[in-house]
Amino acid sequence: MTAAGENLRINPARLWDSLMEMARIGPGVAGGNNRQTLTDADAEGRALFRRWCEAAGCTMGLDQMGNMFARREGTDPDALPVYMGSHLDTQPTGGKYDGVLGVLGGLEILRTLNDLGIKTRHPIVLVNWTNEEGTRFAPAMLASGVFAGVHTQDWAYARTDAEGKTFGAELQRIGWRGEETVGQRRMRAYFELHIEQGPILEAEGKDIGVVTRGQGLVWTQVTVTGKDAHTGSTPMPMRKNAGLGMARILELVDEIAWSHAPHAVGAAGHIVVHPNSRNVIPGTAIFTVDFRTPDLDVLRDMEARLHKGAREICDRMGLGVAFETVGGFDPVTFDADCVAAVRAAAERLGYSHRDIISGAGHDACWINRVAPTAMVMCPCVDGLSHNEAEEITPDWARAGTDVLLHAVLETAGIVE
Ligand code: HGY
Ligand code: MN
Ligand code: MN
Repeated sequence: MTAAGENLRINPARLWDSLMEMARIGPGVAGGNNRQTLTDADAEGRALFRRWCEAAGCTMGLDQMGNMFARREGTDPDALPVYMGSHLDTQPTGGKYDGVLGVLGGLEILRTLNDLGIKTRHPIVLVNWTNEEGTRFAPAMLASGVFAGVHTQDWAYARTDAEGKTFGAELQRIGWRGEETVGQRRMRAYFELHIEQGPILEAEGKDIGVVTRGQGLVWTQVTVTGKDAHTGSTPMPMRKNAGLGMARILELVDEIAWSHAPHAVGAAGHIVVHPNSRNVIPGTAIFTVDFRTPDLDVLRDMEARLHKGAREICDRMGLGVAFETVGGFDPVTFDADCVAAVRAAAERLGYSHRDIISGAGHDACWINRVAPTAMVMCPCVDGLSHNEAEEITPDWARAGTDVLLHAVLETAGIVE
């Protein structure tokens, strides 16, 4: 970083105001957000983001997956842009900062550069990736996955939500399907600011996480089939209880994750029993097992033990079982030079920091396949996320965005 940039800082009050204004769109019921992808609330949040970016002098690109690209020109139009961004969609009971801090922190950087009349050699592009969460349309990081060539656009367009609506139809309905072909953009680098969504930084009193790696994940949707029957008049030996089969498999999931402590984790957050009637033994149970670990061999072992153990449980109980992999990616290692730029920025700015492995998945995990990529993390209160009570402090937001600013400028080059 040239001397000119040494003391650059963002405007933390303006950042916080933007976060709070965005949080008013798609409110939850307990102080957080329910701004799920491709809903009217998502469309409203996108429109606000576009207004803010255009007011900051950016041109807005929009591709066929609804990914939004706000471009701030550099002095060298031929230089590959430095990208930064995250996602504006939330969980159904999401927080105000998951994803949003990365997008609006990037916006604050553009505003700060404008305030100070700073020119960069490389253009800078701020991204809002569509459907990072993968709740309504599995898998997570769907649109950045298409951008990185992991999924085809046709496959993504055909993904359906619980009501049978397709991703493609909903993207068209909310009016945010662009014309730009997905994935043609070339990047000098990509940086993503995100809350940790875990307890480590706060517990250690660190302002910044320098994200060196991201753990891998696999989402296995399991369907257990038994027989609907009366809960009162059906003798116990005659029952084909898919709900009980699911319960035993979920016990196995917990046992598998603990067997690879301390880094592996496992649970099922998506659970549906059919017919879900108080006096009917469930004939069908559908649930998605989410296994994660930084070690690829461990991930494969967990997946294999789930398949083997679930089949043994169902065979003993006379139940059917089927598996479908509905999402996942291998553990990622971020670009050493980009990681070094993040670490140098934290040191230059005097923020306490530590290297960290991301527990959550992020768009950066896919973009890492097509461009030099790194992430900046800030703490969150009690490590809580994917909960409406998710909280950060304005100081943590400021620290993360200051570090993102310096890492991006280090890479984009300030023009004196
Ligand atoms: O699932 C994840 O880790 C991310 O929050 N979508
Ligand atoms: Mn996120
Ligand atoms: Mn999330």
